[in-house]
Amino acid sequence: MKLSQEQMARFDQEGFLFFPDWFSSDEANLLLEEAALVYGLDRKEVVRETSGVARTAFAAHTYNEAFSRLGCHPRLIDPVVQILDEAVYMHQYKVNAKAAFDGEVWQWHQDFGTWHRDDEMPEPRAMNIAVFLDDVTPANGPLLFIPRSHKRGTLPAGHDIQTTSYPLWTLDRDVVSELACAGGIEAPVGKAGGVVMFNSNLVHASPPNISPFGRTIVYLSLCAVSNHIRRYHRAEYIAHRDFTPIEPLADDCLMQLVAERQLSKAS
Ligand SMILES: O=C(O)CCC(=O)C(=O)O
Repeated sequence: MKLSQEQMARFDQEGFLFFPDWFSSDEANLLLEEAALVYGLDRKEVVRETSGVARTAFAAHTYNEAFSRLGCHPRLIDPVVQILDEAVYMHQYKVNAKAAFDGEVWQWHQDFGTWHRDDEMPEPRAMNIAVFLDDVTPANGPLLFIPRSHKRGTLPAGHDIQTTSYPLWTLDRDVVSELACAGGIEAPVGKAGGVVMFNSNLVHASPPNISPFGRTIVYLSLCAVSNHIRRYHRAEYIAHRDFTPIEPLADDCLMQLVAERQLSKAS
């Protein structure tokens, strides 16, 4: 999957790209079913909201076959390698639930702000590429981006260890106001199977989900191999230490699993 010159230029300018229908509904359904299984596990990697529902499952690619395949999927790895112009390793992997009624806020932040301060990642040569496993709508807690905010570099932030169960370096309201007045706020929405990729300095957030509809999104945080983290302060399942370049699998790697599951259900 190669990005066009126009897409590369738009990513550089706006800080994000959205691809509706990048994965089929069969592929998204498989992953959504696996997410439900993962959230049911009693593991330290599954972080919960104050209500007890899952907030995120870290490192699911290390203990679930479908998420392992997604972590090496060429439709996700190739565009990031193209943008970073280098082989990538998995810095972080999250299956974020934003559960119906109970999914809580993600405050305004830049991902590189956390990766740099907590993990000593040297440069913003890393980024997220995310797959919608549910339909994402204006009502169920979509991602909110401030276009072009990545052009401002890494901004001052405070360590928020109180608002949610996951500590994050978050931006002050006056900084967010100034950026949003200049760039506006966009919320990519669309059907399950859509993909969004965004610059690691792009300012983003998401509101609580008070709708009756879940909003599951998987995030691969991919980092250029030469830019690997230098500090091993956070748990290994949150900030990985395996800097092996990812070798993409075949494009039908998830559909093979769909076929295997259908066969085993039929027999
Ligand atoms: O899933 C969400 O709503 C937000 C996730 C996020 O901002 C992040 O992982 O950096």
